[in-house]
Amino acid sequence: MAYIPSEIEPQWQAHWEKHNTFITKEDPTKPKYYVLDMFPYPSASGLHVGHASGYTATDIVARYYRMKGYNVLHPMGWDAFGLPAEQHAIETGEHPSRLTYRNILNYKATLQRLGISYDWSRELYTCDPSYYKWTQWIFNILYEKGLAYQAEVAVNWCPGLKTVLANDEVIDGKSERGGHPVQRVPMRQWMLKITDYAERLLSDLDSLDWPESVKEIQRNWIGKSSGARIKFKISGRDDEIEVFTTRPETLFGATYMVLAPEHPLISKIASAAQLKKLVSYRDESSRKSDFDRTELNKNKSGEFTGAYCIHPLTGKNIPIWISDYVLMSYGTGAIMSVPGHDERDHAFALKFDLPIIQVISNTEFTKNITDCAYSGDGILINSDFLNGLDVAAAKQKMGKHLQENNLGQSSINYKFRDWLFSRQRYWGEPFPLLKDANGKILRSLTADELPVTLPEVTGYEPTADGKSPLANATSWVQVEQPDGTIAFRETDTMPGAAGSSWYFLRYCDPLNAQQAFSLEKLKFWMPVDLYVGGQEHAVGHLLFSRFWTKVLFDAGHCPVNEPFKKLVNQGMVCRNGAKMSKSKGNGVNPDLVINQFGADAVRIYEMFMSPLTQTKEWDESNLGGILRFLTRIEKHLLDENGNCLVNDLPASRQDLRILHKTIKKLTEDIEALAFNTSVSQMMIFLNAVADSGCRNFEVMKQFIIILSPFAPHLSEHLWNKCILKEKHSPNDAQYPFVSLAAWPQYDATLVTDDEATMGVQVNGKHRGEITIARNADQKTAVDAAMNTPTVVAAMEGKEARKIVYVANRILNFVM
Ligand code: ANZ
Repeated sequence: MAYIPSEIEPQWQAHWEKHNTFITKEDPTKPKYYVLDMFPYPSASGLHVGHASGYTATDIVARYYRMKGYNVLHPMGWDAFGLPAEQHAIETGEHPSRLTYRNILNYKATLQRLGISYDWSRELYTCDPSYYKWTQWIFNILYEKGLAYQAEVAVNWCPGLKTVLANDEVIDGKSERGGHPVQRVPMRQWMLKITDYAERLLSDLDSLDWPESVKEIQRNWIGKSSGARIKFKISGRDDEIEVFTTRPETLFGATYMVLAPEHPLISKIASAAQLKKLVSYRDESSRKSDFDRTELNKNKSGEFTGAYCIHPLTGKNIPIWISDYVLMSYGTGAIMSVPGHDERDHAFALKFDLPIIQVISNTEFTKNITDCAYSGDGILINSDFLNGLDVAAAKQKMGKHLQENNLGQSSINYKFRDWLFSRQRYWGEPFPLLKDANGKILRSLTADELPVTLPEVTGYEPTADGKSPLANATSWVQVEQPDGTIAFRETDTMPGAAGSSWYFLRYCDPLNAQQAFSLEKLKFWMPVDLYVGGQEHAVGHLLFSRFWTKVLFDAGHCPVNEPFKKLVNQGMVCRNGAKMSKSKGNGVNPDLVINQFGADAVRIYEMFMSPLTQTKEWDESNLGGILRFLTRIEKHLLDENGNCLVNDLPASRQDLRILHKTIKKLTEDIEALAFNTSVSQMMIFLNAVADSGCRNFEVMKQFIIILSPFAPHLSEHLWNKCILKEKHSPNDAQYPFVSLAAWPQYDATLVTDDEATMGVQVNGKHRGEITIARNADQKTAVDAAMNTPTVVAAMEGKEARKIVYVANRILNFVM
């Protein structure tokens, strides 16, 4: 009888499901382990084997901790709102939920066929009203704390998608989805004040066991800059303009000022002759993305305002210009230009023939300052009371001078912006608020008025002026109030990242109808001990989740300040050298390879390819090798008729040693997520017992247990056939699954090497080597040395005056 995975795998999947084998236990006497996969967006193309590598890794970890006696939380759900289903709805008229739920069924079937031990009773859908009720409730917490507000902001408007996009959805001036050009236009939008949490989001990174690269991406995204705000009086007026600079020590080199084209003071200070030009320049700039405006190599453009400001230290008049390379959204929207030491300012000064003053010199900088800017370190020159100081000392002295003379103050800026939180879309969470006819917020809705569910609409196309299709659902938008007046709903919806910013909390208490989650459950399960997913979420999802967790922590709803203790990015799976993806046409469907090789072989192959975090190349021909490995295990334990070959013959010390080494290796590997070497070790074990013919019951029992996180189906099959002494039917109420067996302890005396090889010296010179039992006594060592001809020859027949012996290390004869 051959090993046919397709015959045994579905059976065991059905038994597990029937017996609730992987239902989460909450035994307060035991430790907990929360192992989480980034839940997928269920796209129409389905899963490919690249996704399955992360899911298999976390499943091995979940199964391992479960067998170690932990309470394990290993859930799965669906990030189910989002654009693709809405685009499909626009094209076909089919409700986005229908496509979404079809895709989910598809995903779920694949995950079940892989034998992943999720607790499906905790499955959640972000698009389900019983879930998004609580997303709306969290929004209200943000709103009540002043962390959600509406503002007229320059947003990334994508005419192609007819929606506003968040900064992280715009790549190089194009929409991440679809690659449509993105423009900046002012619009009234919901914003979340994530910038209030900048400092904590930054400093708490230090406490996290995350890849350094992801932490660095978040640090750069938050972009903390320390510098100063300096005030410049406007010549002939009472107004002042404040600039933000990271280089206050270069103030004597400031030769002109530049305002962002949108700066509110422009209309006040500009000369009438210039104003028209300035307005048209502003309109032109507003159509460009921040990326296009600040791109280093771009040709500088700008206009003179006709106004001057007064240099706060020299009293000289310096001209005020506008240019699009200064952003209104950063710092104060105004800069002092130091063309000698800033490249952008230098290019601008050359173009418009503005003066350049060098204020830092360095013998290594030999060029002329009119030829290029110098941004390095050095000694201050042309700078009055700073002359002769180095940059650090000058920075400090200037800071003090500005402060004491009330000319400025130290200031910290963060590059990242508040989170743009509204989308002009149908397929997202409605906002839980009511407004009056003028758009003024009347009130947020209370928990018992939630959820605000999505209405049925006749079309999913945004309106021509960019409003969500919900704007057409008049009977939903207009809500009659108890006093007979009409209130209005918000017609924007929340972005996709809303539901995914707290789903890890809901898994702890998924069926709670009274609350989003109870504090007790969060105290039991949070934080997530291990979170595995792709690196692409570094600044979106991972930052938003940290923000919401901190807000809920501050509000007393959540016991932890950080959601994910340890984060691991699984490496990409490539095929023919390119990242696997359905759109590139090089994706491998897990269902097809499961059909051909079985889920256990696919799982083991996914782990065997390379270490989890590394990029891997998918090579189907190696899957056959893994299937042969599993077949050999089966053949070692079962005869052709499927009868068990396990026996009671004693196991040799050699067999016990390889078993315990294997237990030790797998224990350590799984905890270190080094699964590829676990697979090699199991192959070494199989070769050893195949050679020795060992089929000892205890040895085989322990091997099947440790094999089971990797190859759960075959392990259950062999456990049932060979290890369970009483014959159970899988229908028995209490069926003893290997998946719930206790993980074995290794015997420490069996895993160290029995023998030690050590050098033998005569008068300190290496003369030979001996191999003896570890920790052998001196006499044994000396006897072995006397049987070593090179040592005997070196001693020239004499007696040693002294013998130095350190067990397992060295033997030295002093003559
Ligand atoms: C004078 C100066 C001299 C500057 C020098 C740099 C070099 P980060 O590190 O990115 O924070 N800046 C300030 N606000 C700006 C805005 N709204 N749009 C564009 N640029 C702006 O850089 C801060 C520096 O970027 C500031 O320091 C300012 O130029 C410019 F040798 O001021 B600096």
